Amino acid sequence: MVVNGKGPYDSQNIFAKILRGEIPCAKVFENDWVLAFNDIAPKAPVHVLIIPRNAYVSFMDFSSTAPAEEIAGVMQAAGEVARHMGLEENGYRLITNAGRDSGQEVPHFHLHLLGGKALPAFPI
Ligand code: D5M
Repeated sequence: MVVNGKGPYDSQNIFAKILRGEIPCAKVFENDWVLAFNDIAPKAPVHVLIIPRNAYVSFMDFSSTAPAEEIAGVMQAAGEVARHMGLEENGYRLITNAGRDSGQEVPHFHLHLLGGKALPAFPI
């Protein structure tokens, strides 16, 4: 189901359940700001989702309401995950879907980290 990327935040969304430990995930990294885990339907050899621990519906919500310290923390963590996954030498793609036109399906802000092969040109 495609979501509108705006509030209110649905605390029953699947990533909220993963953050609460109610359903499992294939975790690859975590710190104070984020949890990162393998996408269930990978579009590349490496396809990791990086999600903030706090509740934001989409990048629209995150970029307009998160404190600067948290925005920095999440973006730095994304770089750290990419290094952790061994993607720095050959590079990677970092994208986020926000709202209906993007096709966003899960209403908790997340970054897709894709790599491990030469990716097709946009759109992916
Ligand atoms: O992307 C939402 C992404 O979330 C999509 O690539 C599938 C993935 N997904 C959905 N459920 C799970 C679970 N349970 N584990 C891991 N990955 C999951 P969007 O940008 O919202 O379209």
